[in-house]
Amino acid sequence: MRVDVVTIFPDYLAPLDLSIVGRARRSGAVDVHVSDLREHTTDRHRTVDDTPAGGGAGMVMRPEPWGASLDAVVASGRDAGAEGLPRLLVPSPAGLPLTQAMAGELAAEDWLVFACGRYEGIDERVLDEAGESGLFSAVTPVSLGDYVLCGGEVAVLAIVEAVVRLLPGVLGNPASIVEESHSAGLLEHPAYTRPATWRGRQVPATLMSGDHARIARWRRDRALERTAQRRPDLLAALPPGALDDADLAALSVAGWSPDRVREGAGEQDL
Ligand code: JQB
Repeated sequence: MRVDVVTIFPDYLAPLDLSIVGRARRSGAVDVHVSDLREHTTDRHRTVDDTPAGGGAGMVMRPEPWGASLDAVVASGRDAGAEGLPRLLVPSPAGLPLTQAMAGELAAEDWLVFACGRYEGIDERVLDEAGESGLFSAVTPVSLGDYVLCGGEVAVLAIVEAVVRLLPGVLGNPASIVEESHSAGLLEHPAYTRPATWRGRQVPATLMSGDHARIARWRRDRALERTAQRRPDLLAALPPGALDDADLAALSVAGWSPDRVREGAGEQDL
C-alpha cells in the first residue's frame, strides 16, 4: 500500500517511523510519503490561509496550494509506479466516523492520500474539485470522533495505524485479528499477566484454571458486561443473532433484559 500525507507540519508525522507502522514501512508493506503543503505556495510569505468567506472567526485554508499539492502527489505516485486511482481522505470533525469496518475497507485500497487541514479547515471547493477531477477514486471526509482537534495530523496517525496493522504480514500474530473479529462489536474483555498476585490483587481464578471453555465464557461475559456498562449503543447495534442464550443470561445477571439490550439505553449512567 502507498500512503501520501499533505500537511503544513510534516514533523507531526514523524511517529510513522516508529513501532509497528515503522517496521511495516521498513518491510515494504507500506510506503509512506509526507509532503509540505507550503512547497506549493507562490507568495513570499508562503501563505496557506485566509479569512472566511461570509465573515466570522478563524481562518480557512486557501484552495490554490491544495490543488497544486494534490496534483503533484498524484503525479509523483504515478511516476513511482502506483497504478489505479488513490482514495482521498480528509480528516474533519464533520467527517464520517472512523470505525473498524472503515479501517478494513481502507486496508483493501492500494493507495491512500490524506489531506491534513488546520485552522477552521480546507476551502470546500478543494474536496468538490478532487471528487470531479478524475484523479481520485473517491473523496472521503473522515472523523476520529466527536471532539475538536487542531488539525488533521493526529487523525492521520490514528487512521494509518488502524489500517496498517490490518495489512498482510504486519502483525506477527494474525490470531489477534481473528480474536478481534470473534468479539466484533463488543468492548474487549480485561487482560491480565504475571505475577498471579500483585499488591494483594489476584488474577481472576478462572484465568488460572486451564479450562479453555470456561476461560472463553468468562472473557465473553466480561466483554458483554463492560459493553453494557460503557457502550450500550454498541449492544443495540449488534446484528440479529449476535447474542446467544448464554450471552443473554450473562447480560441478565448484569441487569440487562433483552428489551433493554435492543434499546441500547442512550441515557445510561456512566
Ligand atoms: C482543522 C480540524 C479535525 C481536521 C478529525 C476530529 O476543523 C475545525 N473546525 C472547527 C474548528 C477547528 C477545526 C480544526 N481542524 C482541520 C481539522 C479538526 C480534523 C478533527 C477531527 N479527523 N476532531 N477534529 N475528530
